[in-house]
Amino acid sequence: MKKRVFDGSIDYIQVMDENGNIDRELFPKDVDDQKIVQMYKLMSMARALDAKALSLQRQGRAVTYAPTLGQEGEMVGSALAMGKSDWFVPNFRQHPVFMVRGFPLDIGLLYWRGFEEGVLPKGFQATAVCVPVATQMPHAAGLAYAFKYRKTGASVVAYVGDGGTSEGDFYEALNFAGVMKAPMVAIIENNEWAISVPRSKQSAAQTLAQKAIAAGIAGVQVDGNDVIGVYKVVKDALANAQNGPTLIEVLTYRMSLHTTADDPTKYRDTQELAPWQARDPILRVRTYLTKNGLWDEAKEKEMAEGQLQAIDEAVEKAEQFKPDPGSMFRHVYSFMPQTLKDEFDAAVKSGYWQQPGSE
Ligand SMILES: Cc1ncc(C[n+]2csc(CCOP(=O)(O)OP(=O)(O)O)c2C)c(N)n1
Ligand SMILES: [Mg+2]
Repeated sequence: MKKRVFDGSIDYIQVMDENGNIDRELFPKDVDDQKIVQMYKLMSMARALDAKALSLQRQGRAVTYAPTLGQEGEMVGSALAMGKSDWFVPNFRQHPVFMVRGFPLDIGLLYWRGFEEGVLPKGFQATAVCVPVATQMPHAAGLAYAFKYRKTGASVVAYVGDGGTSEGDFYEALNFAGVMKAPMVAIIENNEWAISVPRSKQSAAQTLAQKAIAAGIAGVQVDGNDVIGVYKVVKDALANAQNGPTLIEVLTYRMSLHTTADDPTKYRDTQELAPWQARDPILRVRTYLTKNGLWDEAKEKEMAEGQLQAIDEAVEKAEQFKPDPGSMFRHVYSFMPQTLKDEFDAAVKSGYWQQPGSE
């Protein structure tokens, strides 16, 4: 006997195309022109902040930085889709998500300046920036399950790169979330590269979204440079999260460097950029807004000036910050063990640094 025991498929969603045209059937009901203007402003702010952070690092005013150029659509769209009680679990590239969720810009800059104080303020509903690839995913699944266990009604949005989907942690998290029906929405930011490893070398699977099928959860692919499309799929997945997880693959492109320690000209053809420039997430929304009489040069100028001023103020605040070297002792454990306390006391005694407020 032979019978088909399983069939699977993956849908691709795009709501606004490269030319600013909209698919009315898929268009989310809670999005109006005002919301599209908000999306545009947030994506523009993310891009302005990105350019500033990169230049600060190049001037030696930041230690390192992971650029987001080209990925603003998926980050702003997914962040706006989250509800008040939801949490997100980042890797190391979600600065626009932090910004949209209200993380203070100057504290974000402190992180990239290398200070312990650039961590999450109390009450901010996210886990810490996670550099080890995909290790955030089991945390996300566990957090989501804890929310379900405690009947909080909250969900978790977790971010992972295309490279991260090759890690065991990614599969373990998806498997756990599937079995436990944890309210987790996992977003794969498929930006075509994992440092110098292209998507084609990452997996033989035709889509990364289909990895959901093996975990027995919902999976969907979306144009990651379509802010409204991403907003829609994340919102839909969150609306269903109490019934179980969803895996979303956003198709986007890392237009800049992996980090400021990277030089992509060493491993990728610069000609790759042109088609992605045409698919720019900000450009298409501006085309839509201009076509519909919602945006013009004067509004653009006013917005850009306001954003640059806010960024300059945040930079000034971050650069005036006086670090407390004692924080490198205090943040290692939840309490300070005796051995560390001895070192701390010795350092204070040596006069190596001044206690804050002692100047
Ligand atoms: C476990 C682990 N292995 C290797 C690295 C070095 N590393 C940092 S980022 C990265 C690539 C990540 O690519 P991807 O998941 O596609 O995310 P992207 O950087 O493209 O956003 C690697 C290999 C690491 N940080 N952690
Ligand atoms: Mg990648």
